[in-house]
Amino acid sequence: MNWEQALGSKAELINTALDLLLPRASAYPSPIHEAMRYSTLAGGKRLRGAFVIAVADILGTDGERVLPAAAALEMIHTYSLIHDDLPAMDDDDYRRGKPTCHKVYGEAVAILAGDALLTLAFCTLSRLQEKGFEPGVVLRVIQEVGKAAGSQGLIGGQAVDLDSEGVKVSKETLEYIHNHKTGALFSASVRCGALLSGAGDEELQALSEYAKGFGLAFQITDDLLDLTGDQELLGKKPGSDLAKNKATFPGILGIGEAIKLAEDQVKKCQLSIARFGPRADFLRGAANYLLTRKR
Ligand code: GRG
Repeated sequence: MNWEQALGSKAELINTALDLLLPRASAYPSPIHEAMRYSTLAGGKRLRGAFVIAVADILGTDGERVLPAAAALEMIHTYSLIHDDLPAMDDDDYRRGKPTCHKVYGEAVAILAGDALLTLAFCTLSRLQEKGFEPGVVLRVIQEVGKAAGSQGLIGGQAVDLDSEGVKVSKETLEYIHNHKTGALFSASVRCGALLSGAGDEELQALSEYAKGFGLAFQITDDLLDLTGDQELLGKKPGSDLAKNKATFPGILGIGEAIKLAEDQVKKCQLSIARFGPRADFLRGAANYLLTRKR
């Protein structure tokens, strides 16, 4: 099985879990549930959820047991996309190749759908106890995800990003934005897989380094795709971030240096997980995918 197929089979497990965990579209009050399902089941790659399962695999925990954590991280990711697409934020019309949530259901319902997904994610994490995890471990996972989703995680990254619009930012500020906006959820994903598998401090540290490098390389390649990629697949307007006066890695470093920075981060990713041997092949493939990805 190649890496894309391995991602596909993890995505299938996560999609089935999400379908079961999200309220039925017909459940009262129906529009909010329709909107939650519309955006969540719109066909994301499921990288964050796949990381939870992949790390559990590495450390010998059955992927099925960690599915609530994988699904919860994908709910939070979807909520952040819905809110990021709103007119008050990035004002995007397309996401995952489909009209954005607010374009279909209106702004008020889109705000509520995002809020409800964030809330449902934490209810879902609490259900890890039903999979036999100790309450202390479940609480640690909830704390980890809460921090990643909050003002010292992705919200913090978004706040600095909004503050930086139209301003010339340094490479350090851009790294802060993306380590928080993009990196925080990737870190939480691998760390949840590790915490649920009883990882020690050194294993947690190695996996956290992997996630930090992955998050940064992911964002750099996202910026590069924004310049050169298949915009229809990405569900974006061509050059959308540049058009919005946002700082990007190719924008402040130039395309050549941005590619080199992404390659360096991928090398760092590979070094950080060398200790895990062939069981970490999914993580290796994920890092390599960044250098050739089309979406
Ligand atoms: C809560 C408003 C609000 C914002 C928080 C995380 C975030 C900040 C905003 C989300 C939008 C964004 C541009 C995030 C950067 C990371 C990124 C490129 C996300 C897209 O991730 P993929 O490619 O998406 O994994 P799929 O659709 O495959 O799940």
